[in-house]
Amino acid sequence: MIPGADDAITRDGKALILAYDHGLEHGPVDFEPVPETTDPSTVFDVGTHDAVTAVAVQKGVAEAYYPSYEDDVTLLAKLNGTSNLWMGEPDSAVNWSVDYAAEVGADAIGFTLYGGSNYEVEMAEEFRKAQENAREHDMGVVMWSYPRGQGLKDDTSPGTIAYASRLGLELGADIAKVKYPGSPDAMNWAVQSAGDMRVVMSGGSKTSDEAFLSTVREAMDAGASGLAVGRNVFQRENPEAILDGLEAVIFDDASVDEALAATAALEASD
Ligand code: FBP
Repeated sequence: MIPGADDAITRDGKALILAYDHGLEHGPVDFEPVPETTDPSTVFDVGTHDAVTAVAVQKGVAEAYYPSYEDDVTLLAKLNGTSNLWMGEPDSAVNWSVDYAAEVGADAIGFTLYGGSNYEVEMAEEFRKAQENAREHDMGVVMWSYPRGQGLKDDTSPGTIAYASRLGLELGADIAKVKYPGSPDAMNWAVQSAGDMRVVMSGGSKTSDEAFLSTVREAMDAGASGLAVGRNVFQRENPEAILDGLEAVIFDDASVDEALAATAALEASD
């Protein structure tokens, strides 16, 4: 990590990254709850909310849709990704170069590392090239640090998630995005394990407003620097309302009740 390298994708040292690479990673099934989200413009519109510090997308979506949003959205180029159709050991193809991402207008790159996969060595070498190239462009580096693979029994155990965040520090990320390890103590251990590098929580599948805001509150209390979230925002009928609540928790240190009130305020005015 380099202090300040992630300034473009953080606010007051905190991040709320709206991830929208699901069309590749999971397929259109993730858009079924709110079919309008099949259209990337719908989600870029959500990404113009003040709370969102960057929108993370793959190359094809960026080059087709980002030109219409470059004044209102900060672009995080998710460089690698694999479809759910792939049945092999966890791996992720590098789909665009850092140079091309810079040309399209990205301020940061995102890169998945499956520590523990039989392809970990190749993925780490690909990360090395991307990370060093990002430095040449003064771009921030976010690692989607997801240990998984044949040998891994529990990919969200406290020890595994602490190792995931540490991999980000060791390999030169500015931010590591990790799954929530299930408790504030375990999240705190993951944050401590990353030294001065920021750790953000991954959103996961959609839950209720209260459950989601409570988990985010726990993660923030445990020292997390925010959130990288997809489904828990864009699978809601009113994504702006949950973003109001998340903004309150992440940037204004609000309680869950205060955040729920912020969420309800917008819903009431609809
Ligand atoms: P969610 O908040 O919807 O979980 O999105 C975060 C994310 O990392 C996406 O960027 C990615 O598409 C997805 O999760 C991958 O999830 P998984 O590999 O666990 O199925």
